[in-house]
Amino acid sequence: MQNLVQKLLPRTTFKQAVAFRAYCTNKILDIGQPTASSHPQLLNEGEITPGITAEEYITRRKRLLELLPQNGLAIIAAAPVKMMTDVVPYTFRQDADYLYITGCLQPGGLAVMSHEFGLCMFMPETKPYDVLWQGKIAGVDAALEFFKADQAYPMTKLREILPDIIRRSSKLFHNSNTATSTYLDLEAFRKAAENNCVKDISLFTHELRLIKSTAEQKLMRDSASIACQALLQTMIHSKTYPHESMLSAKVEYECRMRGAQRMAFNPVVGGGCNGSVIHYSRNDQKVRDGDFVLMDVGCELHGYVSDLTRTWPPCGKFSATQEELYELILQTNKECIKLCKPGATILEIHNYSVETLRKGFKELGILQNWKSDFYHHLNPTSIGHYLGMDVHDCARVGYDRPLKPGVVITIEPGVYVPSSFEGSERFAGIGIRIEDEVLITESGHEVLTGSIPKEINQIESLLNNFCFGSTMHGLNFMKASTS
Ligand SMILES: [Mn+2]
Repeated sequence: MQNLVQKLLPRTTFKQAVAFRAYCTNKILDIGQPTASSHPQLLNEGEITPGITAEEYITRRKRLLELLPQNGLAIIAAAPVKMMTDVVPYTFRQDADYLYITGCLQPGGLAVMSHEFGLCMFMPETKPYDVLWQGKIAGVDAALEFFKADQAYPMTKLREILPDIIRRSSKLFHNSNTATSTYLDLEAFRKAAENNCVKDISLFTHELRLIKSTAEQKLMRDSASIACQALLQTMIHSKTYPHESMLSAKVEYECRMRGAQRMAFNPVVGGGCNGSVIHYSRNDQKVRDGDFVLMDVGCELHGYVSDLTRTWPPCGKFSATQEELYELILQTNKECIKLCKPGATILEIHNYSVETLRKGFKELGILQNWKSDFYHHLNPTSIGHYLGMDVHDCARVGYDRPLKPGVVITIEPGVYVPSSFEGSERFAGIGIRIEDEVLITESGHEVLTGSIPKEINQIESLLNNFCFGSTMHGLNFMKASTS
């Protein structure tokens, strides 16, 4: 990270440097994010973000306006930059609603929509100093020409223009996740809030985002495919390197080498009893010989995330106890996937999974002598959630909503036996989750994560029938048992 040594330099040095940069890049249309001209390897002509055309963005905005009441106003701010230290920002991730409506990947903007003027984008201004340090940013011209906004102004004009627009509207909807003082502090907005005229825009955006278009389904399929390939490589890798940290590094490397921009969340890599910690994130332990490792991973591809989980013994052999419990979770996973079709609900599938697992736990002796509500200690999670631009996508939509073609959900039955479990000691400390992504189709469903093995014989075969590379000889001390 560079420091501000230029504080000591005369101003002209900046101007010269900026002019030089402009000279270097003047043949490329650079608006601070990939375009078909600057990154033809990523985007086709006519696309605003990879896989999503300008027409599709315009259709999304039309649909949002159809949901917005007459005289209603939508205010959606870009995600803020979050800082790790005073000068080091965390990796920026655009807010899903702002991205869905505008296609714009940078911070600092504000999108406003109404029936009167369509989409109006307030854009950060390009200052030579910022360009020098951070590169190009999209301004008013990019908003009009590239993002196809109906109107665009620099942010400095917001205080002149927005209050009037707010006063002319009877109902306001805003993105509370990214709410910023830029508009919250406006007197017109404060008055509307006092009069109870402000609601959350997710009421509408989550309805739109729930059903994935054909182009979005392709991105979801590709994102899932990348995560599957990455996890498969990681499973093979686990036999030689059964360390949580190395498996976490491996899966991220494999995802990004395949084009993912980032992980959808910090990978959960839990060896042995760490697998019973549902959102375990330390990833700092060695997986003991014979233990399971549970990996819950997902990546993000051009705004669309994947989310899948597999549990396996890195040594390559399931013990009899592991096999018994694993088979119950696997059968529940497969039965629940069969229920995924238009008209079913996540809640119904959840209730079915609870019934199946409760019965299975009793048969295995795990729930014997235990009050039935102990079940919720063994599995306190929902069978699944909606998936899309966010991991827990469209959180405003209830789990009792009948599924429709184009909706993507996860199916993730699991069991998390505490290490201090006294009910049936042989199962103590075992955590298992088997999670797949399911796209609802007209005729039923498509499993997007079907390419990664989950049957015991498939996993054992995968781990025991591959060729060790010559580079691994020196690292045998880290190896899990192959017996
Ligand atoms: Mn999940």
